[in-house]
Amino acid sequence: MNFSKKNHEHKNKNVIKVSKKVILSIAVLTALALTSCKNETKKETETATTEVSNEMAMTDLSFGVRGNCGMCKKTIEKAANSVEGVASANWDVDKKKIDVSFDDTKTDAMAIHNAIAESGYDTEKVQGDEQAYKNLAGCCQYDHSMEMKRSGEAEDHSNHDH
Ligand SMILES: [Cu+2]
Repeated sequence: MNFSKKNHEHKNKNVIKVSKKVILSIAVLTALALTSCKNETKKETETATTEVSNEMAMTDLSFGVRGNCGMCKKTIEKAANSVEGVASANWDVDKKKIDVSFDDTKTDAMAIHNAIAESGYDTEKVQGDEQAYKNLAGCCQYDHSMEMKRSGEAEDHSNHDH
C-alpha cells in the first residue's frame, strides 16, 4: 500500500514539472514578442542617449595630492577649480587624494596637476612649487614624504556596497 502511494506522488511531481516547463516557454515567447515590438522604437531612444552623453562628456580622474587639513583642502580644490573645464574637485584629507571631473575638450589632467602644484601642493606627478609652499600657513606645510593615494591603486570597497 505504502509503495503504491509513493509511486503516485512521484507521478504527480512529474506532471508539475512538465507544466512548469510549459509556463516557462510561454513566458520566454512573450518576452521575445515584447522585445521585437520594442525594437521599432529603439532608434529614437539611441539618438536621445547620444545627445545626453555629449552634453555630459566629463572625464573623472583621481590622483594623489599631499596636504594636512581643511585649509589645505580649500587651497587644493580652489587651484583645481581655477582650471577652465574643471566641473568639480574634491580632495580627501585621509586618503590624500583628489577626485576631479573635467571636460576633456577644454583641459587635460596635466593642467590640473600643474595648477595644484603651483598652489604649493605635491601631486603624484608634479612637485609643489617651493615658494608657494613656504607661503602656506605653518599647519599646512605638509611633509613632502607623506604617503598619498596614487591613481591605479585599488580602492578599498570593503566598507560600502556597490
Ligand atoms: Cu592645511
